[in-house]
Amino acid sequence: MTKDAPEHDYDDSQLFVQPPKHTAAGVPGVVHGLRDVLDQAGARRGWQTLRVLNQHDGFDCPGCAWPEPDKPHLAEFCENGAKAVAEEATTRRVGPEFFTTHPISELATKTDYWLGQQGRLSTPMFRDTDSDHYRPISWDEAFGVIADELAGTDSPDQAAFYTSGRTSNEAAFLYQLFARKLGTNNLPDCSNMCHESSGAALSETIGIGKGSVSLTDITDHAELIVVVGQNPGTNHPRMLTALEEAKRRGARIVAINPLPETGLRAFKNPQKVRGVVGKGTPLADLFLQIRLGGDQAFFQAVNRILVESDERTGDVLDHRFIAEHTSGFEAAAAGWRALDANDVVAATGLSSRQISAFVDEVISAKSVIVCWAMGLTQHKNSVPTIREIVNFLLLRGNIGRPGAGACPVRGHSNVQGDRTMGIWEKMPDAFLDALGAEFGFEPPREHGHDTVNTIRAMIDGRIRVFMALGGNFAAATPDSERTANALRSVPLTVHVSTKLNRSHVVPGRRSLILPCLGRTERDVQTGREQFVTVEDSMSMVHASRGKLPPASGELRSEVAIVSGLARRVLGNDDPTPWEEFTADYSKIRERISRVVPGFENFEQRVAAPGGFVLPHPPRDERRFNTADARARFTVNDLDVMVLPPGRLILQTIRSHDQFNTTIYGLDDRYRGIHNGRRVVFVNHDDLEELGIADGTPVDLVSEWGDGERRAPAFRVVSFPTARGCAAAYYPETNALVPLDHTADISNTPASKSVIVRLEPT
Ligand SMILES: Nc1nc2c(c(=O)[nH]1)N[C@H]1C(S)=C(S)[C@@H](COP(=O)(O)OP(=O)(O)OC[C@H]3O[C@@H](n4cnc5c(=O)[nH]c(N)nc54)[C@H](O)[C@@H]3O)O[C@H]1N2
Ligand SMILES: Nc1nc2c(c(=O)[nH]1)N[C@H]1C(S)=C(S)[C@@H](COP(=O)(O)OP(=O)(O)OC[C@H]3O[C@@H](n4cnc5c(=O)[nH]c(N)nc54)[C@H](O)[C@@H]3O)O[C@H]1N2
Ligand SMILES: [Mo]
Repeated sequence: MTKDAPEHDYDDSQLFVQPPKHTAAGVPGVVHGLRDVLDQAGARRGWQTLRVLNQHDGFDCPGCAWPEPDKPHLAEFCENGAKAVAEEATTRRVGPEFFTTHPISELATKTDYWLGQQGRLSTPMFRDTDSDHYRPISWDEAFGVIADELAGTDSPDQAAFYTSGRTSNEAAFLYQLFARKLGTNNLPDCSNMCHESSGAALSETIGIGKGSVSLTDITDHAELIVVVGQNPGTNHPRMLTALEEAKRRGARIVAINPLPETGLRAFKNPQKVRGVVGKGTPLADLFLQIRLGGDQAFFQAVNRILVESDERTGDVLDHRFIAEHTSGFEAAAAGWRALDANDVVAATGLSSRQISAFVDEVISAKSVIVCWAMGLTQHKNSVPTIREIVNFLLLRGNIGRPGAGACPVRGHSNVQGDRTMGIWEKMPDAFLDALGAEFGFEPPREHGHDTVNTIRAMIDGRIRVFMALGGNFAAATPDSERTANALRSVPLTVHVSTKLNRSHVVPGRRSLILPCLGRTERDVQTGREQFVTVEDSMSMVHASRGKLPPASGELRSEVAIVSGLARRVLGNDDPTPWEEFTADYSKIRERISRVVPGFENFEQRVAAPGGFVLPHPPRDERRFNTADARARFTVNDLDVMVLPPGRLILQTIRSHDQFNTTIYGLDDRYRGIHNGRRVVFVNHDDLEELGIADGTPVDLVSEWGDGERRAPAFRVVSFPTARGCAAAYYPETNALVPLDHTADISNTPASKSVIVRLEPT
């Protein structure tokens, strides 16, 4: 039973809106997930796939980076994991005939949904100079095209190598090795648009850019879990199972969000009978409806109250921890004392009573975890905001002990691992030294371009070859039109992909699509089945083995593609044994074990069920590898965003039916949206003030120093979001995000705080 891909694109005329849902998951969730897999993959292939998802001998879910429990349930997958698998296991194919029928100019007019629905890419394809069609090309010729273009560059820095976070550790390690042997650190990645702000704030303050908690800290130990700037019901559904477990043993949960997200309110666990028949577990004990970008002011206000309470009672702060393990407390405390109460109200929209209610929760909890995602990382003040969260944790010694710590919840299933493997435009010298010593070369030291700077370099004509190992650069990046034009001007673009997407239809002058194996597929090299490894949000490294037959005989693994290309470009004299790496991935792991700290005895340790955990000094021994070997309190100036009259702050978010730029369907069930995506959620009182009725068709217009940007044909939906704060889906709204509107320090596009006006049409 397979559905044909839709011939016609959708329009929004069928859109309808219902009231938002109160409870997440439960039976409808599972049914939705299963229907997707079985429809697209056929019943037998579908069930075969789901059975081994996130099991110890199976493959890692290509969805989010939430960790697997020690003993996975038989069905350790969620509705959205099932959709991610269906997307990959689909029986639809995009082959040479497809590209004969559809010229690039026509494909460019299609929605992301339509493009994704066409199926799996099956054959390497080539667009020759300015042609309107892709034509098939052999792997050998394809590598030749790339090698020739690279040979024509004046400097290796005219090439950029993007990575999306689904890439395995093995492929990522080889990819960065190839780029650095070529001579460039131009390794932009999706993390630049994702948790870069978390990495920047955490490295500086606690000495490591990763979260400090494990799954059992949440399920078994924390007394208070704060979920801020995150929508786990949609984006990390298995996290709800962990929160439910915490809740049942008495933990308290606070949600801080401009939107009353369904999953945070109540949850029916689909993996338990109770969840199927019962009413579900109410999750959040306290919900604070904060304004967009208000979290820095919020945590500063909280920190101030904690310090002031301690001045009265002497038992609120962890004085011993502060004295032994931290620096900078006095300066930070002086900063909080100078905080202006009016600024706090303006930034957060919260009353002092609401802030006090939160402080009460904090003071009565012996251990606190703060979880966050894109709601904190994609604002101008993201890095200061996350630093304030570190301040908050340090005040009561909430780090490096059970049930306490920082938990940035990662997005892509291996985005954290890719960084560990060296995918970063500014990898530290210690890593480069080790890499150079292992492979006998001198890696380039000058920092490369991140994602936003790669686009700037394209605009300036400084990039001749752009290659992407996965992802959808054209749709995921800001300033869609400008970025598309930048990509079109690049002499050669290369996309290693599983599915057709926007990046293929806004190609460079010459362009290659190289189809690869997905996570779910068997990877056999020289007769031997291979596995790859990934690292989750909590630094657990484990194996992933595909089980399905590959979607086409022509697909190559990412490892094989990178190695094949590296050999062709670097030539036969290059001493790196690329062929050996492709034939046996354990040979790559052997090298990783010698270059990357924490991977000693990699092959042996990853064989253990569930894998192994990487070292994390603050978590393991309260050791902080910072400039002064202490956890650092920081002083962060507060800059309150001022909204011109008649304007709203727009955040760009995910619906329940998408994985980033991959659109699974046209519903956002929990928020009550059906059959359409071009909606903008606005508070009822703001609509009254603007004189715009619910349901009005509008254009969204963003204003920036260099002019206006427009995203046409949205429909207004009256929604209980915070005052002054609108929301609409990404990637459609990326057209509105100016390239230069980025977070300070991390340079992450500030796609959660775009000033817009609504123009009725
Ligand atoms: N099914 C599915 N799973 C996914 C993904 C997917 O697209 N689909 N994407 C994956 C990836 S790469 C990532 S990074 C994660 C993303 O996971 P999320 O970060 O949960 O994703 P978003 O939809 O961007 O939601 C942002 C949330 O933060 C809130 N928010 C926005 N601004 C603020 C603010 O200023 N303050 C506060 N307190 N809250 C704010 C929003 O209302 C929303 O609830 O999910 C991963 N998992
Ligand atoms: N406005 C706005 N923009 C955003 C965000 C936002 O919240 N708002 N979020 C940002 C975030 S958090 C992220 S992480 C980025 C995401 O940016 P990307 O990671 O670049 O985008 P994805 O949509 O995840 O990429 C999907 C494509 O990856 C390919 N793919 C899937 N699986 C595999 C595989 O196993 N191997 C290979 N080689 N290819 C594969 C498929 O061809 C698919 O079309 O977007 C960012 N952009
Ligand atoms: Mo992400």
